[in-house]
Formats: sequence, structure tokens, C-alpha cells
Amino acid sequence: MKLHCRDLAPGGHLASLHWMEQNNVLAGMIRNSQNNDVPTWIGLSDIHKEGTFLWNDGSASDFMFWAEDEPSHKNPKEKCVHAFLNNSLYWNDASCNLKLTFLCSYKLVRPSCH
Ligand SMILES: [Ca+2]
Repeated sequence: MKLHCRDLAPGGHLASLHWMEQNNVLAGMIRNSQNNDVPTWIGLSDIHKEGTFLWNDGSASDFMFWAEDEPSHKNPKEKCVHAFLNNSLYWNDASCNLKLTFLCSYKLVRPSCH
């Protein structure tokens, strides 16, 4: 997923969410594109250290929106995080091998006029 975001545009990465409004915007984007609340990968994981969730763009882990009893760490493979657990905005840790919708983020570069 992360690599696919990079392939789509230089500097692309799975989306990071830092406040509730971003979580709501994500919900609107997914609902509009998928016509449903489908589980969607975001850029959070604990692949580097079990239990320490970090955003893959290096930004601060200052906002979490876990579902009840999540992150469950049900097995060692639950290292990636998706939103829309059971049709809710809440997040869940799950196996990174699951094929889910994913949300990429890119920086827009404004063309300069010289
Ligand atoms: Ca879980």
C-alpha cells in the first residue's frame, strides 16, 4: 500500500490523521468513492516496535481513534491499521496482508511563475 502510494506520485504515502476533522474528511471521501463505509488502510502501524504505533510519514502520533478493545494485537501479524471497523469510523489493527481500500496522501506543489 505504502509503496503503491509512492508509485502513484513522488512523496506519496498512506494518509496520516491528526485530528477528528481529518477522520471525518476521510469518512466522506471513502463514502463518496465507495458508496459505503469500507475498511480503509491508513498510514499507522507498529511494524517497527510492537505496541508503538507510528505514522509512516514520520509525523507525530498525536491522535488515535481506536475501536473498543483495539488495538487487539490478536496475533503478531496485526501491525497495520485501518479505519471503518464494522462500518464505524473507529480504527482497528489488522494483518498488513489484508487487501483493503487504502487512502494515499500527497503534497501539492504550486507551479511557480518566473
Ligand atoms: Ca485488531
